[in-house]
Amino acid sequence: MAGEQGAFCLREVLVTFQTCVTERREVLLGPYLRGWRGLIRFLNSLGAIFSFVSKDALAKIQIMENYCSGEQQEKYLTLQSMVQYEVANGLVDTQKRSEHPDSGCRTVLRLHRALRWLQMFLEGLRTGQEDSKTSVICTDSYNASLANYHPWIIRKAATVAFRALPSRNAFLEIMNVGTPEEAVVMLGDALPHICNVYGITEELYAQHKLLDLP
Ligand code: 1Q0
Repeated sequence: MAGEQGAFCLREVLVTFQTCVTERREVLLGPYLRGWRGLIRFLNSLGAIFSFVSKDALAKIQIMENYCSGEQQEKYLTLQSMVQYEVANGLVDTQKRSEHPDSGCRTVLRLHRALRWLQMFLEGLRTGQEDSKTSVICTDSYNASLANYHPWIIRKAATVAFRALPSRNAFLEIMNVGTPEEAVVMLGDALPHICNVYGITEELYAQHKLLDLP
């Protein structure tokens, strides 16, 4: 994932969301989680103000990585096999968190909801004017997605942190894929793959009535 100077390039991170979908439209958990780890590196580069976000996201990634390297690892190869295994074996709390507070299904659901935010945020950056405010793009995409699942205190902390975001051009530069124009093209190429992963996951979770897991 390192670029020429050991720098970090968003294109390579977003490509993992492309490679995680198989020909049978299954989502491979390994690349999915690697994609998330890469995103967290970007988040960390935005400063300590987002550490409450990266801490939570990393904890969830870690839970999933443990399943993927644990005793039942073959059940956690794809999202589809995970859902099948956990649902069939009663490993998912559906009413309130109790016996299985950290099921793979509820953990991925949190990341899945955040992926919708990411998709909307990057789309906003891509289509925004040069002088658009990233804090506004970020707040709008957050309010339209993740915020619906967060209590007031987290919404408050998130929107305060968003005010510290750098300008649109600075963002496009941090992506490390060339000029702002090149970054915009890269986002146009990469975003359909994120949408695809999001769509497959949403459909799978809807089929199994898992979209509201506590
Ligand atoms: C660019 C700025 C990024 C801002 C991140 C936006 C998301 C804000 C979310 C704040 C929530 C964090 C606190 C914890 C919440 C949990 O309660 C909640 C539910 O979990 P649980 O176990 O209590 O039921 N957790 C979540 O909703 C998961 C949230 C994960 C958020 C992961 C965000 C990852 C962000 C990556 C940024 C990539 C930037 C890409 C662009 C880079 C361009 C150079």
